[in-house]
Amino acid sequence: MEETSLAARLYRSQKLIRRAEEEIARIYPTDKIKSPVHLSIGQEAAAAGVCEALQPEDIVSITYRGHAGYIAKGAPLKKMFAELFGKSLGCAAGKGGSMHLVSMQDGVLGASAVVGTTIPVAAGVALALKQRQEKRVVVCFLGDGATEEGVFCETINFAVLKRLPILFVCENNGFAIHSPLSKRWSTLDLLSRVKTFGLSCHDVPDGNPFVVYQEAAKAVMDIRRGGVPGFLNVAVYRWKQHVGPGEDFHVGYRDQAEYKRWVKRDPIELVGKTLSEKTRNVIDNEVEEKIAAAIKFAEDAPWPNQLETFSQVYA
Ligand SMILES: Cc1ncc(C[n+]2csc(CCOP(=O)(O)OP(=O)(O)O)c2C)c(N)n1
Repeated sequence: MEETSLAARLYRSQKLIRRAEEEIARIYPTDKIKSPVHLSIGQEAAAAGVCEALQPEDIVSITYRGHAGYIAKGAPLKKMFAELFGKSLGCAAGKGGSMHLVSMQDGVLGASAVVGTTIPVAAGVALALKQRQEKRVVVCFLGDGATEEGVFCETINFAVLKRLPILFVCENNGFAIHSPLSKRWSTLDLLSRVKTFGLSCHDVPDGNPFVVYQEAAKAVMDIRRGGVPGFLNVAVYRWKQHVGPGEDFHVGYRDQAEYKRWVKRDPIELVGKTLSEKTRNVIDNEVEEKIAAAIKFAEDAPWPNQLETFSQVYA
């Protein structure tokens, strides 16, 4: 029974993300993965906690750091690995790679490598849902760096004006590549800035996955009942380099002590310690089986046919 509890679900979802990305990091140097990879190792609480508060018919918009949101929303792992391997059975037919995951049937909108560009698209989808009088909600994941794009302000203004069913979720890892917030923001008070647009704001300053879930659930319930759009800020920490599977302490923009502080409160361990060892083992085994099957699927999948180069393109 315990395996269906909230804690078990949050543990399973985060563990699947973590282990999938650890495998990506392991495979990456072999050159089997054909695109750059932006890993969310350490940041799993945001995607897992928020998606736990959604219904299957709800929609998420992910970024180029999107493995976590794709997995947490329940999109197929096999197709994600096949996409990373550039194979024809990938979720974007092997043409997009890690930064362009998509699974419309699971409510995962296509991602983009261009920072901020998915934000207005997510609002457009929310507008369509509103016009069709559907009760579905859109979650738009974005990084703290994306809030600096002009289109972010334009979109949150429009979303409140039109009362769109959308929750913006900032996966706030404190860095845009190597630049910390203190070198980019005149005030660190993001929520006050956002509040002036009229959004309903929620904050999870320690990134606790249980609290992420609670805050997201409250926000989504309000939005579904016709409330104003929401903004959820989740403090997280990226354990790996901005792009790629390695570490980057030598670059000098962050120190090991800060990293160690965050690792000490690993969001997966935080949830795992509330479960019995038996439950953790059952879930861990299930996760390993899923990942092994997904990697095998990607290895065995065919390469795209040469003619596919010219399909699904504008010119
Ligand atoms: C419009 C645009 N400007 C700059 C870049 C280069 N770039 C890629 S990722 C990134 C940092 C974005 O940081 P954030 O939104 O916080 O997301 P994170 O990578 O931390 O998840 C930048 C500046 C880009 N891809 N697109």
